[in-house]
Amino acid sequence: MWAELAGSLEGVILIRGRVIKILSDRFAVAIPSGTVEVKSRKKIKREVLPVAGDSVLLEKVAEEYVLAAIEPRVNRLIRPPIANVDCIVITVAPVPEPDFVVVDKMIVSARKAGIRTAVCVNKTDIVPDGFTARIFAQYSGVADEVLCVSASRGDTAELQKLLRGKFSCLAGQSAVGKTSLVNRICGVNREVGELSEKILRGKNTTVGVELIRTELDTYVADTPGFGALDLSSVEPSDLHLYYEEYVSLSEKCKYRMCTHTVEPDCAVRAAVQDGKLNEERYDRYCLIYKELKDKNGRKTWRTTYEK
Ligand SMILES: Nc1nc2c(ncn2[C@@H]2O[C@H](COP(=O)(O)OP(=O)(O)O)[C@@H](O)[C@H]2O)c(=O)[nH]1
Ligand SMILES: [Mg+2]
Ligand SMILES: [Zn+2]
Repeated sequence: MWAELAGSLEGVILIRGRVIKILSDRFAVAIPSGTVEVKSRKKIKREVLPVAGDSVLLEKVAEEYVLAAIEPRVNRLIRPPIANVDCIVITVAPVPEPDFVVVDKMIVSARKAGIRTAVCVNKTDIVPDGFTARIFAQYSGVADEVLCVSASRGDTAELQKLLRGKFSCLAGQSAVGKTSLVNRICGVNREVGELSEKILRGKNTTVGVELIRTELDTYVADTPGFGALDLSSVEPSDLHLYYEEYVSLSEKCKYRMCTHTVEPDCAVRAAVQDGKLNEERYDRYCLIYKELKDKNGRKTWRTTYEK
């Protein structure tokens, strides 16, 4: 909970807030009574730059607020630069056709950062038969939540319930309807449009990350940058650790260090063959594993070459 008065130190009033936007020389910070634009103490900027999502302490000196401290971060993402994310809402839609490799990679990077995930099917007003079932078959029991909404119809109650009391990022491919959902839920009016239209106009409609506060402690961010996920810090042999449904089975694999790709007597592969684990997701696991391995190989080669 956000206490208005975080403390009082030698007569200086401290107020806790959340950085919602980085401006050129200031920070927009949400406090219980509204939003203030503040400068940061030089010392802070030298040590660590505040990012959107940071929980900060503001000092109130003669009606002026100054950012005096950044509280320890629960998590910190580089691209997009944000901190303290509670939930990543991976949005998919029947159009554009989902790239499930991207969805899986998002789940891996969220798990790695210790962030909850939700897979949110938007545009349920135009879903073809079987689409939603396919998403549920792949992601229920994998993502923390799977839910269905329609920004066009205003059918967003389930998502609103999920967002309550958290800082959530709406991620996903371009044109799945992230901005439309944010507009609906947050009562704002950000620019919506097809990717092709945006490219034609040569315009990138979203600059930087901005948190939108919908209730006292509920924040939502539209985060288009999530499309270009880089898993290069994940060792191929660790990939399976971010597939919780595999972790529980792996003790039954013959080899302790089983990667579940080629090894004999693999409990994960057996479960896929028996239809107990989703095959499409498993095939993509192998693909991502191979991609990580190839990338690592190239890195080693390059290092050797440069010596
Ligand atoms: N049929 C339908 N279209 C939607 C829905 N939500 C968004 N759209 C359309 O999808 C397109 C892309 O939406 P936008 O919010 O800009 O997607 P973003 O790139 O993910 O932010 C726009 O033409 C929207 O009108 C929905 O629930 N149903
Ligand atoms: Mg958008
Ligand atoms: Zn195995």
